[in-house]
Amino acid sequence: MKRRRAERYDRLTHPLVREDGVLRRAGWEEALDRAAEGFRRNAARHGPDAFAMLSCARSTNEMNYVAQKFARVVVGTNNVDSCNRTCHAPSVAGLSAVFGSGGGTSSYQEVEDTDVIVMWGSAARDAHPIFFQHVLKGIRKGARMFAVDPRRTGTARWADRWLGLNVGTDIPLAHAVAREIVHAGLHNTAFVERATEGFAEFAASVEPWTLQAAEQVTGVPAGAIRELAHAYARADRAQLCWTLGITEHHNATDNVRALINLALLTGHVGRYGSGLSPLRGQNNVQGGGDMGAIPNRLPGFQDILEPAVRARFEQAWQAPLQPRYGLNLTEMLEAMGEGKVTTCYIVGENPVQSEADSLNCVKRLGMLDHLVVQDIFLTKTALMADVVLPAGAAWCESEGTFTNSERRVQRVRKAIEPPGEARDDIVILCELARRLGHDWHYDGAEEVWDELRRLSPAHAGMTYRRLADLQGIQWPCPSEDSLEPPFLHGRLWETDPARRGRAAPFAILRHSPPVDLLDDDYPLRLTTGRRLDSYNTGVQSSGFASPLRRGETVELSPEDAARLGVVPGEEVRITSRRGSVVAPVFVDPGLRPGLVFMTMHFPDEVDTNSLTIEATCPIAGTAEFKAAAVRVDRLVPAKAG
Ligand SMILES: Nc1nc2c(c(=O)[nH]1)N[C@H]1C(S)=C(S)[C@@H](COP(=O)(O)OP(=O)(O)OC[C@H]3O[C@@H](n4cnc5c(=O)[nH]c(N)nc54)[C@H](O)[C@@H]3O)O[C@H]1N2
Ligand SMILES: Nc1nc2c(c(=O)[nH]1)N[C@H]1C(S)=C(S)[C@@H](COP(=O)(O)OP(=O)(O)OC[C@H]3O[C@@H](n4cnc5c(=O)[nH]c(N)nc54)[C@H](O)[C@@H]3O)O[C@H]1N2
Ligand SMILES: [Mo]
Repeated sequence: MKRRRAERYDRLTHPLVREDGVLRRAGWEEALDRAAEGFRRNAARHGPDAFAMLSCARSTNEMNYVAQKFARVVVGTNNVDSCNRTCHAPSVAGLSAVFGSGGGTSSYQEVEDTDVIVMWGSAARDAHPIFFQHVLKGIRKGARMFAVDPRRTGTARWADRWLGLNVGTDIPLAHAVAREIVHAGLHNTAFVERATEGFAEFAASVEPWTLQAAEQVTGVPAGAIRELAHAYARADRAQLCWTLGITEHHNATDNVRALINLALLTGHVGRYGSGLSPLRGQNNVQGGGDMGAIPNRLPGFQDILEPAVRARFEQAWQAPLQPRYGLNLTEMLEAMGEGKVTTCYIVGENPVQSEADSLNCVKRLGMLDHLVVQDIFLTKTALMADVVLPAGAAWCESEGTFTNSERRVQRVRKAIEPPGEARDDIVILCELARRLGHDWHYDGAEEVWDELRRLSPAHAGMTYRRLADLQGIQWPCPSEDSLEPPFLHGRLWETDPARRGRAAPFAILRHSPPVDLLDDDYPLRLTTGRRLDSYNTGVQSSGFASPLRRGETVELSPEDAARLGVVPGEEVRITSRRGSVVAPVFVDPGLRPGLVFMTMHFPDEVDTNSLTIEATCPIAGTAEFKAAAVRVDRLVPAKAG
């Protein structure tokens, strides 16, 4: 197979500013002045909401706290978001609609102590290897594992049963599981009555989804659906885990609600060993959202529409807050296209290569009057900027905390100095704030954290001291002597209705197939995702070669490869309704006919996201990265005979 040389990214070591169309080296003073001046100019001309900020899900909680405070206090807008929008915003929206809080309910240890593990739309063997170690321990102790994924992934290979469904048919599958549970009388009536609402309507709504009807739509044999339903419902303890196979769809929040319905039906939530786990993506994407780097929540996941919450922050920050939600990442890009957002501050994101329909994204970013990018590498997004600010890498060059998928806050420590003139993200943010009239003094990350603790009840009891002594603490942690149970929503099991608060509602949902329709011109379903050996847009994982690692390929089923007459390694053209790329063929027997797989890891060689569609979930704003319609063409005509 022809191996292309992956682009190697070097660390940014000094600021850059654009002059006569090109980026040139600059000193810190000049770069910071230029950055601040552009923000000031745009605010004066168009108001604070012409500003948008992307905060870094790889950076610390402390940095994310300061970043959202910069947007809200210094600029005066709630237009702040992060890559959570491209992955688990639907999980947060679905979980908070049902339970009032958007976090995963369980801790990692619990998958070791459970009877049934369902990995639904999750390639955890590749994408969450640490969590997957706990899954393997659970399996060793006797847990049964089910994998629900269109591809027979490395995760599915460990499963007792793989349910290979058609892309975008998770709601019919979940509905058929629910119907089977109800018809077999396996639902947990005591829990349903005590803790939920809307059961009768829900049961009626899934009635059309017989095992046979679901087999027709999902492609999963009726017997396998029945087996999953009975195993999940009969289990004493069961863990339902999901990731982007569920959330990167135009109806993603509905997908999430369909899975939550199953837990409500069986009572598999709110008890040790039973729960719902959306495994979060970037190392601190959970923390970024918890810190308020999202357009609708203040730090501590507190709703910005609540007057009492707002008043408390306004008092602490000595600044008025806008009583409305800001734009999310998807809406920011739309607003750039409409000329409503004219300036953007991107800290540690690479949207040029990570957004669906990337050609359109580049066009919109190109319309900005002023773009500032703060990163550790000179990314393709940074190359579009007016000012580039070099940051330290949070995971080894800064002090602070990260929050993982089980809501555990852990300390990270500075081990080495940032290269060259690069500076800590928080220091850069404070320098810009000062230039815009806000003299913030933080004597290190701990001071930021203590400010957050005073404002977020969920974090109040987590001093740096305790975090170090206890090797991390899960939220909620309201006081310095509290250690909450490792799982959430135990209240659902309490018998005294007065103490329970609100019941958890079932959702009535309908099946909505992928937006990008298959037809004669685009007959194949492209889904995109990850491999163990590479990371997201490749910026942080480029520049090393390994015999275990191949560059971008287009993965085809053996049947499709034979039908197209292509051989492994042969370059082919992949075309969608938005773009066209060339990549070598890789034949994967784990793919069913009609399904094509590509990664997002090598966009400098093959820009996969020029193919994907920006059809977004109206509730969460997440794009349908997991379902594009494509055609695969040979570059050389087939030999005659
Ligand atoms: N090695 C590595 N690890 C990573 C990352 C990385 O780039 N590399 N990135 C991190 C990030 S940011 C994230 S968000 C996570 C993502 O972690 P995952 O979500 O596990 O990763 P993906 O490969 O994007 O997608 C998961 C699976 O969804 C399946 N899928 C596609 N369409 C459907 C569908 O319609 N229904 C169902 N049920 N499944 C479907 C795909 O076949 C794929 O196996 O990984 C994190 N960890
Ligand atoms: N086709 C397709 N596209 C996808 C997806 C998919 O499954 N398929 N998944 C989506 C998902 S889940 C995600 S999360 C996005 C990821 O999209 P992005 O977040 O845009 O991509 P990354 O490559 O993770 O970029 C992270 C950037 O942060 C910088 N960085 C790292 N550490 C620090 C730090 O400490 N400080 C600063 N300032 N910068 C830092 C890195 O250098 C890098 O440029 O991609 C989305 N795009
Ligand atoms: Mo992600």
